[in-house]
Amino acid sequence: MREIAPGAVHVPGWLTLDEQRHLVQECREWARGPVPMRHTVLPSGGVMSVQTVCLGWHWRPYAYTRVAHDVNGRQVAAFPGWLADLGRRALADAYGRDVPYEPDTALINFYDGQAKMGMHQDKDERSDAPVVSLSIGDTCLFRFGNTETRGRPYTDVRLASGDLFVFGGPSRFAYHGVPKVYPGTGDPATGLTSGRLNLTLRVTGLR
Ligand SMILES: O=C(O)CCC(=O)C(=O)O
Repeated sequence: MREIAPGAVHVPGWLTLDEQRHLVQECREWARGPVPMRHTVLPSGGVMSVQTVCLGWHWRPYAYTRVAHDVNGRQVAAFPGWLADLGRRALADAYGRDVPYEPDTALINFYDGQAKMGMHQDKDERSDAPVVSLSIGDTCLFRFGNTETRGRPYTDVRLASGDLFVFGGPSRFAYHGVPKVYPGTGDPATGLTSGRLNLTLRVTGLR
């Protein structure tokens, strides 16, 4: 376990192989719909290289809604109670104490070997509750920066399959991104033979 910045903690190998397998199976189901996994289109007309599916609330740049107006007009799948339990366990392990936590949305991103994510803040939530991030599959380079700018200072961390990363407190609104995925580094025993899955659990603060 390593504290990358105040409130930002990396816990390597947090998920067991069985938990990773289970999450991969669930992600395959969620990716089918009711709102299918897709490349998000940005207001600029650009298309994100990652593919995303959401639970509980549908995120699109830069708002959460229950219905995916930008995809197929359907309501996203429910956010399951067991995933909230996993999020609470993740926070307790990362912070070494029980923290009240009621995540109500998950953004699930799939990265193929070329996909990346630019430096950004997670700030469409109306809550400063921590973000819980789980990685499965290929290792990536995860860049965790500061709350002021997209640039330095930042810390580069390799997130491997099973790793947990939590950012809350003074780090909740830090810029972060994924400059690179390392193809072929994942263990096919997770059920994911290529690419990288990342699940972020969040509290939207919406009703
Ligand atoms: O893939 C990751 O590890 C980060 C994902 C992320 O930054 C996001 O979903 O906002």
